[in-house]
Amino acid sequence: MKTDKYIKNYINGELVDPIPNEYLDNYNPATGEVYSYIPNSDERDVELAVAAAKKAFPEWSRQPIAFRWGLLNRIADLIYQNLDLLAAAESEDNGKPVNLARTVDIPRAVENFRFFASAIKHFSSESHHMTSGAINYTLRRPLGAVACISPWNLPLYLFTWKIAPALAIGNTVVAKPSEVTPMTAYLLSKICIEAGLPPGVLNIVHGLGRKVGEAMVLSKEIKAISFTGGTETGKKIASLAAPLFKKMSLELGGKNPTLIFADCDFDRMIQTVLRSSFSNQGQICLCGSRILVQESLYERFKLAFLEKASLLRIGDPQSPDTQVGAVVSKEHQEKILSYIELAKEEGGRILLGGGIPEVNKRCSNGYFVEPTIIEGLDDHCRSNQEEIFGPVVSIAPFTDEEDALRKANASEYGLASSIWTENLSRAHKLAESIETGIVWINCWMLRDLRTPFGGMKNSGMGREGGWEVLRFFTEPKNVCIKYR
Ligand code: TXE
Repeated sequence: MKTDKYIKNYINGELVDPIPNEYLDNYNPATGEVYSYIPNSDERDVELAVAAAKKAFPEWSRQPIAFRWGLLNRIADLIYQNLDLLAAAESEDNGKPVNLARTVDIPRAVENFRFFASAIKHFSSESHHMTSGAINYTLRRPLGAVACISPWNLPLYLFTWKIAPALAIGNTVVAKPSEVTPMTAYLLSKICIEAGLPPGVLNIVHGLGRKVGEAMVLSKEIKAISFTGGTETGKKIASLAAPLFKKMSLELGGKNPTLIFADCDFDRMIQTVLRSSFSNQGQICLCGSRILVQESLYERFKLAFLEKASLLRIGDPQSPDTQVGAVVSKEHQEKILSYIELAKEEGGRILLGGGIPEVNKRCSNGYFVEPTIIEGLDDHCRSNQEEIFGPVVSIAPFTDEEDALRKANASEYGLASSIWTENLSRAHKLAESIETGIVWINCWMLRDLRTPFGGMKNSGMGREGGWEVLRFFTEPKNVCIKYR
């Protein structure tokens, strides 16, 4: 298998050109050069994909579980066999260090297919017996053709996180990867063809969100939408889909607090907080971008955090020892730098970074931002409220648990939080009161896939993962039989 200069749509089991026969430039963020071209598809391509998905649905949904189990595992096997190629492609497309793609993104795509292939063997429904002589049972049937729309930060990881459960439970899929990072979705198409996935079961249409994405959302044959991306886009999708009474799962942005108490395990905390701050150049919706430290520990933390962050290796994402790669696009680099300027205007002091690092050789024109640590920002200022989605964190002290909770909850987002303390009752108490859908205690990005995943407030609605997402992709029908 290999990457190609001209990416194609995957519709009805074939790799095809977009009907408009137009292509968009696809940039390598590490070099700033166009390295491939993606279909500039339109609603006609979406119509073909939806028709293929609709046609494939009856047979796919009736297949025995063992059949779908076997195919999804075959896809997982092929992703694993192509791990190096996919990791290199992911890194070239997104700018992330190749080692991060090799150890996180691509292995997780394998696990997404494996997990949901096995989950359908254990998926159950419920029945309720009435003493008056009736039995109710809940019939959970797949919905039909569904839409999966994913973002650029964890391209194959989040793409397969939606597609795997939708297919496993018996739906057919029209999927759209981000136009910013299309390559690994294209390679997944080739893997599905090699795996023998029946035509129309999965269809991948490349192109712009407002054209291709909206056409998917508005299609009458699309029964549910699973979306991950920005909060503003989520609002737009919800406004279109709600009047059509479509099921929606919206995984949106975050501005996640990290609470660090003086009694924490300092060495374990500092290593993990470095990751939760700058992993994937801070372009993970779960990154902790607001670090709040108990004042008695604040100076010690600041010193250690600055020292470790200053040692992070920024460089060519294709180099195996790079820890901080390029951010995903020129526009995104400019957005991040503009927020750093805004933070300065709002009274922030730049303790580390704040600019564009020197990256030599082939990456001299790439889109890089230095890991940046800012102190002295008010809880409610824009740069501490809005999602920057880059290697930028603010640090601030808090006095006690009450103050920590107030600062943590001072956000319109509510996706994830990390709490570092060895005091168990404090941990459980704060976990109950902190307004985030995910709470990590003395860890970060550690999750059992059976658990529900998602945020509250402006971080979205619905849950992915585990039984929740399998239920999301089914229609529960209650049948009641009176037998006496
Ligand atoms: O997301 P978009 P982008 C945040 C982050 C980032 C911001 C924008 O702050 O800076 O969102 O990122 C498709 N109808 N997150 O531009 O625009 C689009 O083509 C239907 C957090 O990547 O939301 C792409 O495939 N689809 C997030 C997908 O939606 C539309 C991860 C995401 O694009 C559409 C990424 C429309 N009208 C960004 N407009 C997280 N929670 O992880 C766009 N799309």
